[in-house]
Amino acid sequence: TVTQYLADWRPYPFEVTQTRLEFDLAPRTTRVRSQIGFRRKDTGDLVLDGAGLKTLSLAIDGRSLDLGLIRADQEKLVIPAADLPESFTFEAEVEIDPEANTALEGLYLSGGIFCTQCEAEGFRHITWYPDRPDVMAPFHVTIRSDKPVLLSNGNPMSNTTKEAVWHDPWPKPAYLFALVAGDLVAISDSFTTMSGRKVALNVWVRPGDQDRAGYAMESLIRSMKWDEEAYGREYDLDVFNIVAVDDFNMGAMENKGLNIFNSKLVLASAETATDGDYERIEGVIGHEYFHNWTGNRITCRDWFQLCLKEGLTVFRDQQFTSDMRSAAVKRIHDVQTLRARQFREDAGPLAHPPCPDHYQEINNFYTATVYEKGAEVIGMLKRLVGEAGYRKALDLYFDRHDGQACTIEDWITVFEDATGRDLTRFKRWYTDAGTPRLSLSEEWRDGTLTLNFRQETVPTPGQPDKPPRVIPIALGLIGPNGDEVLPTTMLEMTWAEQSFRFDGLGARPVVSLLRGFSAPVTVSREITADEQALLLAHDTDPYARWQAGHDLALDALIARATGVTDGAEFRHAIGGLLADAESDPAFAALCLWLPGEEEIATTIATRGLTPDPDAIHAAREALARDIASAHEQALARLYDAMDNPGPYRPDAEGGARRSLRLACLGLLSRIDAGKRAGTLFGAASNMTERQGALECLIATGKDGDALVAFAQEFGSNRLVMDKWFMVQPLRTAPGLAVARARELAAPPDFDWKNPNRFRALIGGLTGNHAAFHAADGSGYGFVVDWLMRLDPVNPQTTARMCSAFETWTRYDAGRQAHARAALSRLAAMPGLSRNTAEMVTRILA
Ligand code: HT7
Ligand code: ZN
Repeated sequence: TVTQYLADWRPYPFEVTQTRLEFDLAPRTTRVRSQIGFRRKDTGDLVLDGAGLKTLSLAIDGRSLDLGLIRADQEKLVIPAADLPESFTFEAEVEIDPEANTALEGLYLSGGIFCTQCEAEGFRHITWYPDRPDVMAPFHVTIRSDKPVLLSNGNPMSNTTKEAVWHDPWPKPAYLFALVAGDLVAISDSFTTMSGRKVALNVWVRPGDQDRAGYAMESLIRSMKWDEEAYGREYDLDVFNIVAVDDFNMGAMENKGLNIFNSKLVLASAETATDGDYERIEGVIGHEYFHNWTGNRITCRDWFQLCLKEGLTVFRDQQFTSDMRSAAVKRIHDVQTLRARQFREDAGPLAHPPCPDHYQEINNFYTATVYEKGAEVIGMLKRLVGEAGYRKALDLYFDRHDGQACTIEDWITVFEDATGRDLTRFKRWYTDAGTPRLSLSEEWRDGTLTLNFRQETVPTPGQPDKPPRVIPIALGLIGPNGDEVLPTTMLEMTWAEQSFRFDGLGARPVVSLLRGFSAPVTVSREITADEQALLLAHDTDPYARWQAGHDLALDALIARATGVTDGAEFRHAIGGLLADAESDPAFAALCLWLPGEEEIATTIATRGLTPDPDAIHAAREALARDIASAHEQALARLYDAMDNPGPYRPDAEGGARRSLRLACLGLLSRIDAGKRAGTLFGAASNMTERQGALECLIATGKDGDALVAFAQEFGSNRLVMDKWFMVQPLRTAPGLAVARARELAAPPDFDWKNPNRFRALIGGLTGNHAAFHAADGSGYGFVVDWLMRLDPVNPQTTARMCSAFETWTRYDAGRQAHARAALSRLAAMPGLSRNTAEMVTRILA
């Protein structure tokens, strides 16, 4: 395996002036003819990438080239500089086999639809090309096929039966190329841009799925409008196409003018999709659309800069959702995701900075760190330079870099130039891995509160020393009577230790710390349960208020999991919350969902102790039962009050009521033997409540009839059946879950080559903390058996799922031995893909 280093990047010695491609599509033998115009910029050979191609001919300016120039083992074609004029046309004819392409990289077939996935390095599976993001060119594409719908990037030039020609005038790297050919139908609309151009919009789906594509189209229109209003960014082609396919390695892909989506992020109806699905669809449609400027018009110089486009585009999609729905709920959800995925990554063997400086397989770096932490870093930049500074910097970024392939360095420079700030030290957030731990100790004397902060980041793989970072700390002060005595104030911490003083205070206040989660750090501080309860009752910052309740719950759960029965304060605080729940159902729901078992384990590990998955599960169940018994009446009343009569609407308001209703149901099912859940499952007319009720029934072991009914009703809907495959291993009592997953994995229904189905079942089990980490190693063994089966078929998805093991070293010796044995078995598998090999090696290191 070859390691790629950022330090080795060199500019490509040629400019590509034009890329012309002709496709004759056939499932087993697709012919690709290319004509690529090159102009020399610098000295050097012409090096092209190609993988798994059957090369039929190669030529320069019509002169044939010897096929012996192909270095198949290195996946390169090298034409010596001496054989090349200043400007020339390179031509190739290759044959590829889309039907055999189960890895879903390059051109492949999904349910009879030809489609492509070229990010990061898929284009080299289509033809010979400089497959690197800094080589940009206009594309002209001809597609010949019997399929009725033939699509590519850009604008349509001509479209006759069996042939379509597309031209994309905007220079782009090969990773943004796309082609789709299939029996598809569109729902269509249009959008008039801020300068008055009319853009044709289509969402293409399989015949029969049109009635579930409307929300995707509405989301697209909202995204286009929002990007004009919030960032002044206008769409730049005559048409925008979205296509939904069933077989896809990730969520979606931002190919220029032709976004390709996993069908689960397009298709939705009240009966088949949950509130969460609707919110994700809106967010991902937005995300891919926003890439048109942050990713496509301005792209990345090399893949080490991936977070330039992904961090920024996640930040933009978060802003979008926040504006479309509830900003407070969105922020809390984003923090939950960051902690669950990124903090966990940062604390283990896979830790890496948002801007890594080496990799073996770039597909393994589409991570929570690059995406979600990348977005947090931009949030901090915005906090530091303020709203106006941010807008000025972004305007400069678009002006200065339109049409270029850029670096994080360029991005930071734009902020420095726009605001006059020196951001040298801030850059560490991009280059250093690990989550800083922020400790606070307080001194109170004569009306003065002194806050002494300390920051520390533990070593991560390859980075033993961690200099201090610039940490924006937003805080407020709440007086003992609940009044806010200091509104949100931004402190800027730049040193390892720093103190801040607040004078003239009448009584000792409680610090509402890290408001809005102003920096991606963990916090360690002395705070009493009474003070947390005060913040939960009175904090004006919704995130900090939720965090106070969450910390109270975590403390109670950890005390129980480590042998101390506790939780009186949390139980008591829940009483106050329930009394006022109807005024803000979304907030109450967020507080009622107890911290998950994985988060409890992480917190225990951060405190230097060994988490016991069985004890954690038992503690969480016991606390949930206690709360349900102590507040049964209030919960039951709220559960009834949150009924949503009338037609289902996937908006924030309805979603808030349903989430509170389901939070109450989750608690009540612990003491009513699943009675309410059974009734709701039978009566619900929307999937949010249907699935919520089903999950409660599975957790209480009362699921038999419901699962049969669900399968009967939705057996022919692949996306809904993915839910059926996911909730069973996820919610079954830990002692029974592995056996259940084994039963579900039996043929014929477990179509494991479909990534959504594989992720549903295997990911469902890895999400059941105490089952996956079963003391007898059965969870690890089962998952590794399936990873070994999937790897030869789909290395990308296999490698991504290996991250379930990234926390293995924090458990006891017995579990560690089982995990090591399972991972070693995977590592030793003959022919293991480069993707999975890199992941397992890093995890075992
Ligand atoms: N930019 C895309 C990332 C991506 C991807 C998508 C689908 C299949 C494989 C992929 N590899 C990388 C998606 C995004 O972040 O918007
Ligand atoms: Zn993206």
